[in-house]
Amino acid sequence: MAGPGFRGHPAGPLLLLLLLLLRQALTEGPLVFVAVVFRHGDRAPLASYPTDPHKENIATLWPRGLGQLTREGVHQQLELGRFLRSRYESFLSPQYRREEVYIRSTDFDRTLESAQANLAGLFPEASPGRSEATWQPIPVHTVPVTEDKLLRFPTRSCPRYRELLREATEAAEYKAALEGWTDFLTRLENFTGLSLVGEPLRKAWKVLDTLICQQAHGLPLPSWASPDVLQTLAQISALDIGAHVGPPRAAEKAQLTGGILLDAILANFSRVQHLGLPLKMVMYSAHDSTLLALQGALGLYDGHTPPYAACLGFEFRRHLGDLDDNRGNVTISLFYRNDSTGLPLTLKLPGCPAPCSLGRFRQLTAPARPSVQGIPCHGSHEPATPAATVVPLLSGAVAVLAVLSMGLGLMAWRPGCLRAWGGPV
Ligand SMILES: *[C@@H]1O[C@H](CO)[C@@H](O)[C@H](O)[C@H]1NC(C)=O
Ligand SMILES: *[C@@H]1O[C@H](CO)[C@@H](O)[C@H](O)[C@H]1NC(C)=O
Ligand SMILES: *[C@@H]1O[C@H](CO)[C@@H](O)[C@H](O)[C@H]1NC(C)=O
Ligand SMILES: CC(=O)N[C@H]1CO[C@H](CO)[C@@H](O)[C@@H]1O
Repeated sequence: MAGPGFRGHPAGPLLLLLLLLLRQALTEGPLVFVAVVFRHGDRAPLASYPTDPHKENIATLWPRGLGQLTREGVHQQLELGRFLRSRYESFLSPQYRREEVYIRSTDFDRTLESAQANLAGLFPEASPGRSEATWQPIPVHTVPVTEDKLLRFPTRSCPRYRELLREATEAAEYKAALEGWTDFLTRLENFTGLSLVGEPLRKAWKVLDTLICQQAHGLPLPSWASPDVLQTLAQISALDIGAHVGPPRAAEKAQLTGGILLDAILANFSRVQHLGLPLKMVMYSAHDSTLLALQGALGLYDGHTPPYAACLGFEFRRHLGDLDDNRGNVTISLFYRNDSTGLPLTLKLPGCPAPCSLGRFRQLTAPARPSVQGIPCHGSHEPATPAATVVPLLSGAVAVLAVLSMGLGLMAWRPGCLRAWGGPV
């Protein structure tokens, strides 16, 4: 990051940091609201494959079971929680206050445990090693997987989404890329004992996931699993993810997936402002598929898969100097922390200079967020559906329309529409 002039000079990094802080102080006002969405920490592989040399030892290698959080995963979340504490030291109260922070997780062991480990890093009274007399657990909210509209998305079983996906996979570039990998997949079939050619690419991703987990835990990989093979598998999975969250019609896909969460975050902030609520931070403990869908909705998916404990943050600030302008007094900036060894990246919403005014942010993301007519393939079980939370912003007539269409949505609700596209990972 430092230019050539800074390198080698002992005070370079310090100077750079001071400059960054100065720039931040000049361009950014005080924080008013934060939403963070993070992936769970390191976990055991989700599955094995027929020729897996480590297949027989699953119970000893992964004593907590496949797909479960590991010690390393707990540590990563503690560390992320400590990072959030340092970032929001002067924003949050020193201790957890229920009216200030709300934590929601998907209903999986690894995300629920990740949320708790994160909170143990964020709040001193929940930290490990705290004396029993002062130790205090912190609540994590969830809803059953089949009712989760915010953090898991009914794509594979949603007819409209399947149609959009078909359009992506029938595109010439997609087909050409896949064609180019047929030989590779055929060889992989022989190595793994799985059938992969003509199957969903997610199956190839699962092989990659198993290998990466084993490698990360120091297990020797079979000789065919060379770095080249892993890299090709990563490219194949990026093609698959791109088809799910990218063009064509990325915005319409987002309306059925990540745009719902994006809308909920904006609606959350609006409610806080309009009702003058003391809520300061909402935390979502979820999956890489959640982050990928959110990146898709923001037009920020770039082929990289979020690593464990990757965290995407939305920071709402009061903009200095423009306070009497009813629409222009709040800005949103985005950060992405996918590497615990450095400062988080500042992301820029395409088409908006950072920090982006809330009005412009809303306008630019509107096509990716669900319309008030409701969300296909989603029921309206949750009281805080995005459509309901934006009601205070709308005229009475539109509000009535939204309520009516939610009612219709409920009538059209089908359990078959509730499974996620690839399952969370
Ligand atoms: C892979 O191919 C070799 C040689 O053709 C064969 O002996 C072996 O059984 C195959 N393995 C699998 C898992 O299909
Ligand atoms: C922005 O301005 C409006 C109207 O002046 C006010 O109601 C709102 O609280 C302000 N928001 C912030 C974060 O200052
Ligand atoms: C973090 O994300 C950025 C942007 O997607 C990417 O360039 C970088 O390689 C990622 N780093 C890690 C460690 O994943
Ligand atoms: C104040 C407010 O709108 N809070 C909501 C924020 O979003 C969560 C769901 O993610 C709701 O449960 C809260 O009620």
